[in-house]
Amino acid sequence: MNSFDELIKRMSSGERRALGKIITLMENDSSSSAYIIPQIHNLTGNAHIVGITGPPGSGKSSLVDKLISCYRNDGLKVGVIAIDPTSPFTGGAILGDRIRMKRHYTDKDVFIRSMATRGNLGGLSEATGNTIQALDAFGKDVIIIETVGAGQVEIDIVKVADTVVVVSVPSMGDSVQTLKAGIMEIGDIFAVNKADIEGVEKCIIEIRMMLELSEKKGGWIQPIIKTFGNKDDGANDLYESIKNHHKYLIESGHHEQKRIIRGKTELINILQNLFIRNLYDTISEKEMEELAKKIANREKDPYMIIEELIPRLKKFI
Ligand SMILES: Nc1nc2c(ncn2[C@@H]2O[C@H](COP(=O)(O)OP(=O)(O)OP(=O)(O)O)[C@@H](O)[C@H]2O)c(=O)[nH]1
Ligand SMILES: [Mg+2]
Repeated sequence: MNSFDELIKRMSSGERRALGKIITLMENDSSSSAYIIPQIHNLTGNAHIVGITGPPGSGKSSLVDKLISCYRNDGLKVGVIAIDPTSPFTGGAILGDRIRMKRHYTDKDVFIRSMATRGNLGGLSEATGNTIQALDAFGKDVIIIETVGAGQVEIDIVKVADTVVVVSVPSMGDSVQTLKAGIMEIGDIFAVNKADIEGVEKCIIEIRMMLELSEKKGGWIQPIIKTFGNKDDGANDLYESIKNHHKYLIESGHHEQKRIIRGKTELINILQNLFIRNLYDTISEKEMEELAKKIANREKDPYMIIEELIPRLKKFI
C-alpha cells in the first residue's frame, strides 16, 4: 500500500487530519488528484453544496457561522470552503473567516478550509472542485462555499453549487445597482444582511424589482430574506430557505440537471489545466514572451504559432 492509499483509507475511516492532508496534496499537485479522485469518486454525490457570495464585508462569514450552528443543531455534518480571490499572500479574508467561525473549529463534525483561487483563468480552480469532492467523500451532509464577489469567481459558483445565496447589505446605497445583472441571475436566494441598519426595506424592493426583470428560475420563486449576521438566530430564516430550495431541486428534477452541469465543469476545468500545464512544460516563459513579441510586431499570427506548437506538446495519454 502506498502513502496515498494509506491516507485515503484513514480519511475514509473518518480521520480529519488525513482529509486535510489529502486536500493539501491535491491543491499542490494535480498528479496527486489524478490518483486520489478516482479512488474517492464513488463516495461522492451526497452532499448539498451551498454557495454564499456577495461583496466584501457584507457579512458572508458571519452568516456561514450562524448556518453552521443551524446544521449542527439538526445533527448534520458541515464542510466549509472559504475562498479568497485576492493574492494567496494577503490573507485578509482568510483571517476574517478564522475569526468569524472560530467557535466551530473545535467541532469534529465541522471542517473549515480557506483557500486562494489559483485558477488559471480566474475562475474557481481545479483545487476547489477537488476539495468539494474530498469533503463529500468524507461524509459531509452540506458543503458551504464562501466566495467574495469578485467577477468571475462569484459567477462560477453557480457551476459548482446546488443552491446559491447572494448576500447584499442596505448600506450599499444605490446598492442593488452595484450588484451586477449577472449576479442577480445566479441567486436562488437573496439575503439582505445587516437588516438592523437603515434602508433594508428599500433594498428588498430594489432586489424584487431587479428580479422581475431577470429570467425566471423554473418553478422556484427566489425569496428575499432579512438576515442579521451579528445575532445568534439571525440566519434561521435563511437556513429554512436553503433547505426548501434543496427539497425543490430534488422534487423538480433540477438537481440531476445541476449535477450534469457540474460534471461538465469538472471535466473542462481539468482539461484546461492539463493543457496549460502541458504547454508550460513544453515551452519556457522566455520562449512564450518571444512568441508574444512576434505576434505584437506582426511577424507571425497566433494561429501560425499554434500550428507550430501543437506537435511539440507531450502526448496527453
Ligand atoms: N450591523 C451589522 N453588522 C454585521 C452584520 N453581519 C455582519 N456584520 C459585521 O460586518 C463585518 C464583516 O463581516 P464578515 O462576516 O467578515 O463579512 P464577509 O462578507 O465575510 O467579509 P469578507 O470575507 O472579508 O468579504 C463584521 O464586522 C461583522 O461583525 C449584521 O447583520 N449587522
Ligand atoms: Mg468572509
